[in-house]
Amino acid sequence: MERTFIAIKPDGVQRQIIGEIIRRFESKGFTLVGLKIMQVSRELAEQHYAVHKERPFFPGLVNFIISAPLVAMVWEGEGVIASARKLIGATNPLTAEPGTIRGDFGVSVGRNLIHGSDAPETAAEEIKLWFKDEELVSWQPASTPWLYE
Ligand code: D4T
Repeated sequence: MERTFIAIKPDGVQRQIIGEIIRRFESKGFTLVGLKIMQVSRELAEQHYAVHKERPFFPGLVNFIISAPLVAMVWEGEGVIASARKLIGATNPLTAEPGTIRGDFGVSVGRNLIHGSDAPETAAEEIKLWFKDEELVSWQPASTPWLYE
């Protein structure tokens, strides 16, 4: 089973759509194996977005990520990394399709509500960066036989 790192950014927390976002992942059939609300340190935010270090939006992005609590999660399921990106929608909420999280709830790229790992390598790195092994719970929902052949 694949795992991916998902974060509800401070705007999603302040907009009070944590439950709505979790519901979409649960309804799809994915399994929540890690969950915590946290005030992110500048160091962690900079590490997470290190790939964007030279981009002009980097300082604003880091300040935004540490401006209010964030919800960090790990979701599990077959194909969850790519599927989560589809549930989330395009980076710019204005062009994200209706029906996606960003398409339904956002209007600006700097307030795009949610992060999802973009590939197996980044998912593994991000899960390791944000969660200790003992914070992740391996379990099988009772619905599993009704989701997979
Ligand atoms: P994340 O990484 O947050 O899931 O977003 P994406 O994978 O969809 O998009 P990204 O890595 O290109 O951007 C990371 C993060 O930076 C913000 N951003 C991006 C911004 O504030 N201004 C910009 O011009 C861009 C391109 C939004 C997401």
